[in-house]
This record gives sequence, structure tokens and C-alpha cells, in this order.
Amino acid sequence: MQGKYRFCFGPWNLSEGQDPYGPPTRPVQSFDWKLEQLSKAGFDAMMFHDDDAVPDIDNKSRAQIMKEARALKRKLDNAGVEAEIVAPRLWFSPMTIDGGYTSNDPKCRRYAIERSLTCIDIANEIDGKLIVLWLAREGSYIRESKNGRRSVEFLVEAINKMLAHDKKIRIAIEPKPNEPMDHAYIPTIGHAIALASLTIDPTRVGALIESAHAILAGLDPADEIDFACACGKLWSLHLNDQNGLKFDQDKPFGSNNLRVAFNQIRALERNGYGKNGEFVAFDVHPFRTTKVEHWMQHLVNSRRTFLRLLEKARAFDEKKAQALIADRNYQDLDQMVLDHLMGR
Ligand code: XUL
Ligand code: MN
Repeated sequence: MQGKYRFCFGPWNLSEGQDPYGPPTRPVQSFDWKLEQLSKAGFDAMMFHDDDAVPDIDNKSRAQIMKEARALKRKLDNAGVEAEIVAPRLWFSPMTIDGGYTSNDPKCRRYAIERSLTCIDIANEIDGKLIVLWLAREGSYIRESKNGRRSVEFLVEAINKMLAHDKKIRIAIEPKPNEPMDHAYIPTIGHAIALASLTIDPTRVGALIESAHAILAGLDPADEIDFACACGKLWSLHLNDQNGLKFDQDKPFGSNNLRVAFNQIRALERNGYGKNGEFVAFDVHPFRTTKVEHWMQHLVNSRRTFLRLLEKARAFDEKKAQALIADRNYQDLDQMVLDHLMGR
């Protein structure tokens, strides 16, 4: 039996088009509108940051936060949409200018941990099974500003506090090598899994791979997927694309390199990704030029490309490929892949 995949995206993926050089090009839309688009397009779940779930979280009482989380859960139930992940947004507040868990200021480190514990409580309220940690500012602009060894210990300490706060919660670390930092402390999936092994309960700490982040680290996302799966640690996935070593582009899946996308799907297939309920998320953004009436296309198109490439992966002539491999004829294997992708 071949697996079926379930898809999701987050409210931030319907972004308004601002970049460091210019303002939004589309008006802000409400959460309800985004949820409606998600349902209409046939996606199964939504990803959240803690403040996507409860806006302005730092200025609300605990009672108010939980009340709003419960209201969101009702909204999701009515729409028949699941919450996939909740991620603490530890890169916006004045308290996280110098990092969250690895800030040099103990007050700021405490803020980051407390906010993460609140994020877990929100996740429980909306039945989000997984906490995602994109460690945005856990790194340095200049090497001398922080103690790298101590920073790893701070990260472990913070994750341990989360694991102790809730005995069931699972955490997936999303590595990224740079942006906004010059160098991040957890740049690749190997680092994420090694960090998991240092915590009080490695069985509850896994990883999330984003295609663009792997490419920014100079790695092939398919190899990252295989590595994480060999360790039993691929618990979520952000598919997208990236044109080399630039800013984080979050292009539609397959937009830049169809072959790299094809190989990611082959890796998912051979590892049985999704069989334990994992979702495929598209962490993609519309091009700045996108008009309001085309606002969903980067998501719809990413899913369409995924499903087309899934057909390609399943129709790939493995027997013929194996014969070429046995003959060490990688030249024709290379061409066989190109012909297959070109439709012959
Ligand atoms: C940033 C990124 C984030 C995370 C969620 O590059 O990918 O959107 O996926 O915090
Ligand atoms: Mn991501």
C-alpha cells in the first residue's frame, strides 16, 4: 500500500509582500480569511506560531491567552482543520534582540523559556501535537560576542525545561544555517539530532527539515531527509525551494530545481514519511509581485508539483535504474532521470 500524504501551511505563508527594501504589496487579511482559503484549497492542517494562535501574546493575561486558544480550537473544529505545530516566535520581541535561549542577558533567557512554556500550553489547548523550534536568533553576528559551548548548554537547558513542563509534548528542531544570524548554532539536521541526544528525553526531541535551509547550508535536502529518517527523527517538513546561497527565498516547491524536488520525494517515499501521521508543509511565500486574486497560487502550485512529482517517483523504473547501477553506468542513469522528468 502506498502512503497518502496530508498537507498544511501557516498563516504567515499568506504574506503581504514586504521586504527590507519596500512595504507590503497586498493588504493584511484576517485569520478567518486565511483559514477559509486553506479549507477551500483542500489542505488538511494549519501550522501556527504561538502569536498566530493568540495575537499580542505578551500583553495578555494567562486566562485571556487560554480563552483565546480555546476559541481558536472551536474555530478549527468547525472548519475540520487540525493544528499541526505550534512554534514560539522568539525573534520579534525587544527581549530577544540578542537571542532567546542563548541571550547574554539572564532576564531575556528567562523570557524565552517562559514564552516557550506558554506556547506548549497553547499547543495543548488546540491539540497541536508538536512544538517546533526554529532557533532564529540563537547564533552570533560576531564570534566573540557569545560563548558557543555555553550557548549549546543554554539550548539544552531550555529544551529540558520544556520537556519537564509537559511529560507528553514532542519538540522538533528546525535548523537553518544563517539569516537572521551570521552563523546559527544549529545549522543542519545533524546538529539538531545531536542536540536532541543531550536532553533529558531524546525520544521526545526530533527535527523538522526545510528544503531552503538545507540548500543554504550547501546540502542536498534529500540527503538531510534520509539522515533524519535513518535516526527516526523526521517529524515535520517544510518543502520549498531556493536559488542557491542568497537570502531565504521560500520559493514554491520545485520552482528552482525540479530534480532536487524529485529526489526529496523519493527520499520521503523510501522512508515511509507520513505513516506516523506526519504532515507535509509548504513554507513558501508569494512573490512580491503577486496580485491579491492570485494569493493562494504558490501554495496550490507547490502541492500540485508535489503530487505530480510523486507520480514521477512512483513511476520511476527502479529495475532499469538498478541494472544501470550494477553496471556502474551512472552516465545513463543520469540521463534516465532527466528523460523521466522531461516525460519520456
Ligand atoms: C524561517 C522559517 C520559519 C519557521 C517557523 O526561515 O522557516 O517560518 O518555519 O518558525
Ligand atoms: Mn520553515
